[in-house]
Amino acid sequence: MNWKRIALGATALMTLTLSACDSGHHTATPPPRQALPNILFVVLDDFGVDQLPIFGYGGATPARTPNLDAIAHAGVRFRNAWSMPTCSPSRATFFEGRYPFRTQVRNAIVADDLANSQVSPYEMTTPKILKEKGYVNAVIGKMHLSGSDLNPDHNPLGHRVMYELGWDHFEGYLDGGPFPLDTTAGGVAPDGTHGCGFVPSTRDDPARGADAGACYLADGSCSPLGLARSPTPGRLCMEQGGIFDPGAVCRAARPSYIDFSKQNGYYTAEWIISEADGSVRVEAVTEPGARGYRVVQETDRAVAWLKQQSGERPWMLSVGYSAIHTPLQQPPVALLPSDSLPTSGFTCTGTAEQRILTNQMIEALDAEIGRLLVEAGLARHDETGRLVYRPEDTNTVLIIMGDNGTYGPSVKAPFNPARAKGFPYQTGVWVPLIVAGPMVQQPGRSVPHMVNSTDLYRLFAELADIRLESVMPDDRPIDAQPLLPYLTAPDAAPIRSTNYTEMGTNIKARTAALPSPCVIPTSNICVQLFPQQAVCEDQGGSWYGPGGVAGQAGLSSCCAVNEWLLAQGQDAVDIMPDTQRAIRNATHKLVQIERLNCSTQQLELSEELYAIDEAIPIPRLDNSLYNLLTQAPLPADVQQQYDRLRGEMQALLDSHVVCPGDGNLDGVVDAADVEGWQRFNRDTVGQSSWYDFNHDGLTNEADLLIIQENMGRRCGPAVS
Ligand SMILES: [Ca+2]
Ligand SMILES: [Ca+2]
Ligand SMILES: [Ca+2]
Repeated sequence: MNWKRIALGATALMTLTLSACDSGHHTATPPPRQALPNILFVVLDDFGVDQLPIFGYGGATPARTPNLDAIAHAGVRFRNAWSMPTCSPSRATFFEGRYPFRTQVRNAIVADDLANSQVSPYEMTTPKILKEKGYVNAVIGKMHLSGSDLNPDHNPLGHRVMYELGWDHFEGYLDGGPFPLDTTAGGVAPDGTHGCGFVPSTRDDPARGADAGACYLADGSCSPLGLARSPTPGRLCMEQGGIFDPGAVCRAARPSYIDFSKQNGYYTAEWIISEADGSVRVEAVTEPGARGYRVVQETDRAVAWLKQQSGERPWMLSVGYSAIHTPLQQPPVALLPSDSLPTSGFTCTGTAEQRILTNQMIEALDAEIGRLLVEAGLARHDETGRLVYRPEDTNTVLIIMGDNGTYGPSVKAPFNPARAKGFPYQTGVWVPLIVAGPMVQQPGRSVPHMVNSTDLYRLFAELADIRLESVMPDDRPIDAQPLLPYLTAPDAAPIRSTNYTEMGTNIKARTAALPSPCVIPTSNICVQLFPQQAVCEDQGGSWYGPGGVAGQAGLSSCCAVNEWLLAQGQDAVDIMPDTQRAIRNATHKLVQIERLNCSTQQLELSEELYAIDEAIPIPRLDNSLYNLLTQAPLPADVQQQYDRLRGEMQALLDSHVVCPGDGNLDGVVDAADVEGWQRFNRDTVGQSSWYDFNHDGLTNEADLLIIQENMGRRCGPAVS
């Protein structure tokens, strides 16, 4: 590998390790050289290329992202990176290198999904692989690879799950995003009063605002707060992690209605912390450390972990920033440019407000990414506050990627909010990917070639000088293609001839009812995904379950929602497909949708074909208007592309082998599977696990029988 020589040449000039060089300035005596690079992987949540001028887009009013821009100029931009359409499937591909149809992590994991659709402890995850070369591995923030204590029965590894998946250190949360905004603002007002989770000032809201009050902190202290400290004292108190009692004075005993146990969007965060010895602790939301802006906490905790690294072992740190996932909520004023629009009078509902909040959340996130690099010793701010980042002076590779496209209400024109996060169309899967590091040749360039979120899995291994094939058990199929050549060779030929993305339905207990329907107006679609009304409404949705739009009893299915809407004289909405997948080559993209037909109650397949267009600043996207399959007959060249992509799709799907009884994914059904079954039959008291082969949410004798019936079976990879 050439880059290594190059990298070593650069690092011979100066090697940065955190302990020796916290400020990013040159040190007189370089610390001992570390042969393998550190890896800093930053995941941006719900963040598509539509947001970023550095990728050629950003709409009429893009957020300002000076730090991401500086990093992009110092590294390589991948102009054509695809993720999966939602959080968990993409994040699983980062660390498993396998497409969702192989791993069964098909959609964002929610409380009623069985362990079968969560990352399996039998996968060769990235931290397990990197351990071969002595790496220390940590995840800070969100990674969303498992269930959570929202349903412990379906989260068999409990709070130890990230440890069991291979990480030496985990400090974050297991759920998919921050909790909904607390409209009681900590118990000081009736539900529904304060849309953004804090008490505004009277200038913001004459009816409900307050200009002075008592700010209680979780450590038991209290101080008076008024306009002298902030134009919106209630917001400042929330930013500090406190609860603002409007119009009140501090009392010796905290009033009983002040409620520190309520979660409030970005301003509270329960932390689950697991260590390399397998120990686990929880920092509850009532504790001082779990309060304050989440993105700031994520940076703080990432920096704290980095500062503990000795420099003797290489590290990989994955930081899963919460932003810009819903709920959309004001970031701290201090993180925003001084000319930012005032938002303290917002209600945090409605598209106009959400668009402004999206930009401010991006700007705050950008500020925190800059701080992360500076405090990690990888960059510095110059006297004007500009980020100065010279990756060639470091021994750390920085990788920044969105986990899926932007969520509908936050999408920038001309991208399509109705085909955004949750869909395999370009707005849903075309995400920023930036890589900077000492081995990057000709920084500042764009790579036009196709890459996939699975490819990071191979990149992580190759950066650690590990050949994936040498560590994978028994020819386990890997979808990750090489990415490193694009960093080291500016003229590298394209590696992928196709790209793939997929979102399906996670495995639920056969006997369980689906969650109640929720209609998302921006996408005009009905989903049965959110177990609770508040989560539906947090996504801007209308709840059709009990107590929702359709009355106290509620409706039980999206088909029933459409019947109800038609009976009310309204238009029916789309029903969320069961499975959506897309494959593309250099010029065309095939989309396959399997959706329930309400009349027949059968799944029906529909297909769309688009010509690829990645023009800047106005790409012609895969909007239904441009579906090439509506022509009859198809022109010969279109027919040829259609046939080719259908064939490629089928071959890909056929390459997955189902192996009943093989719980540990080694392609054989043998005594090891009986041991695995025993573990989960015993440890999880027979609840959901990767040994629940009949998907009833139990790991019991019926599953053991499936092992015994298949004993000795060798499945192996598909022969094509
Ligand atoms: Ca996401
Ligand atoms: Ca096995
Ligand atoms: Ca079972």
